[in-house]
Amino acid sequence: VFIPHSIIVTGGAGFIGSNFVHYVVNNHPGTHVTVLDALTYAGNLDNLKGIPSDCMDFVHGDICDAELLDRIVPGHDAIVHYAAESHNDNSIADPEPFVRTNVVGTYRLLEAVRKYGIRYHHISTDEVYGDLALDDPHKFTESTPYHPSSPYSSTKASSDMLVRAWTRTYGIRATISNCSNNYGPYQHVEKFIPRQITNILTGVCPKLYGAGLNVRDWIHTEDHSSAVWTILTKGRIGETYLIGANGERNNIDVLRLILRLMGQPEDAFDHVKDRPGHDRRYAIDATKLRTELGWKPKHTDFESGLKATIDWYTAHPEWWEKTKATTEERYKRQGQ
Ligand code: NAD
Ligand code: TDX
Repeated sequence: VFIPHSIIVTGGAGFIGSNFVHYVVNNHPGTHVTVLDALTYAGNLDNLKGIPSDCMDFVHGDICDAELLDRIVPGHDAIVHYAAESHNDNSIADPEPFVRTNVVGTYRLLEAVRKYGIRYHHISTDEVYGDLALDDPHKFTESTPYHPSSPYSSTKASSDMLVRAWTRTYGIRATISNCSNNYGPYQHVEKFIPRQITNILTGVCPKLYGAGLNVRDWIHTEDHSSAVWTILTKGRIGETYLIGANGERNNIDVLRLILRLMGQPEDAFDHVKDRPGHDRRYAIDATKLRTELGWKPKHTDFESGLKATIDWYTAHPEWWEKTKATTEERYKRQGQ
């Protein structure tokens, strides 16, 4: 078992990265965290509020900045790389920042890891595998071929390929995880679940793409964090692990559940223009992670996890109000 004393968490001011920082500080206090984050529209220092200053340093910077990496990487035991442009709809409107941050940024980190010989864990997505038919009996496994659909997922697939090549050619000590759709606190209001919750809270009709039959495999972000910690400390070098918690649901069912939990009629939503190239279904088989490393999720009741997430957004309007209007303007321009 590898217990790091000091890790860099890139993208630690974003949704999943900040949840991971809270998880490490709360559960593994012997590990110091340096957050490296460029604070793009998706990064928010409020996500790290309450973390004691002796547990965490914050570095405001870009993962594409090689000189900055030379200054901060030495002295750390590991990098856990979350930083990315993460939203499919944005990648369809303007792919360039996705190529830069997701591909070039990962390349810069890999070069720093190679130079300083430190452990690297790469955060990726199930979207690299493309999609499954709604009635396909199979799920994604570690041996499913890559088949990304969107500019976002193709840049994530590219970054995974760089990690594999650097591991084989230069022998860097890397692992990769591909996780399914996360939900929980601190998720940007551009994403499906927070968008609909905050629409209802602001008196706007929720917006469903197309018929809403697309299936996503939902996992609570805290379970993603515990899985990443398990892989970082116990995973075999050079391996990929899929992370998922058997949470398949279609969008229309999730939306109806949100409406019901928020005391609204279940048909109080608008159908809007579908996403171009919209992946039909994602589904993760996490057998390898469960059997080899003994990981299991804690949040197995989706309805109670969703209820807690609704309560969190209801209790923290100051956290999301600032970004809500600009996000909805952007959607309006796209007809969504
Ligand atoms: P997010 O958009 O909420 O946060 C991304 C963070 O990265 C932000 O804090 C942003 O400021 C930072 N960042 C962006 N570009 C940067 C750069 N060039 N340099 C430094 N920092 C930069 O994203 P998220 O949803 O928390 O996703 C985090 C990671 O998890 C991503 O790699 C994503 O691909 C992966 N992932 C996400 C999901 C999901 O459901 N959201 C599922 C599986 C995997
Ligand atoms: O308003 C909406 N209405 C709607 O029907 C939005 C924003 C989305 N949708 C649909 C599209 C998807 O089928 O809901 C589903 C989920 O959409 P997103 O929240 O945009 O997530 P998705 O495209 O599935 O990608 C997410 O999971 C994998 C993350 O954003 C990625 O970063 C991660 O890699």
